[in-house]
Amino acid sequence: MSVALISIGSNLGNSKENVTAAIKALGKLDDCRMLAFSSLYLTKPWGYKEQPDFINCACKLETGLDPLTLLHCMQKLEQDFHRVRNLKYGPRTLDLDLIAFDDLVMHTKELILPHPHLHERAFVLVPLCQIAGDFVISQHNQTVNELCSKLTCEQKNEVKICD
Ligand code: PH2
Ligand code: MG
Ligand code: MG
Repeated sequence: MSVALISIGSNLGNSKENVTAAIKALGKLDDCRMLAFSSLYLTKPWGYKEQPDFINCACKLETGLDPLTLLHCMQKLEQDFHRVRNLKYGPRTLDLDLIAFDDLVMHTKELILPHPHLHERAFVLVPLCQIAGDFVISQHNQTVNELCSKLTCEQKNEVKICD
């Protein structure tokens, strides 16, 4: 069995509901078991700023699937949510990103592991800290806690735990 770290995000529709439902659905995937999930966080948009704030969460999934099969299952889940939540074409209501998969380093067209932007994203690292602080991110050769401690206060202030 392997451990996958997954970042969940939504900024359209009922984002809290979407993220909570996604956690449940991930845990029900074939050959997968939800080991831990973080609190929900309200986060300022990273990158393109002219969009609503996000709800973000991180989870730790035990899986017997290989990384690409897991990625395809995650993509199928994203599609399922869009179909239900977003009848018109438009921005996404659910984003599932594979952040790390054991200590695997992989660089293909379809999947890069660990996620190439994880170290610069407070909305990924802060929730991950809650559930997988000691997880070593291969390539960086640093734990999630270490990477998180390198974020600026400004970056961390853009991520607030939801009550
Ligand atoms: N996802 C993006 C782009 N920007 N910003 C926040 N705060 N949270 C996200 O999940 C997010 C983002 C593209 O997937
Ligand atoms: Mg994303
Ligand atoms: Mg994505």
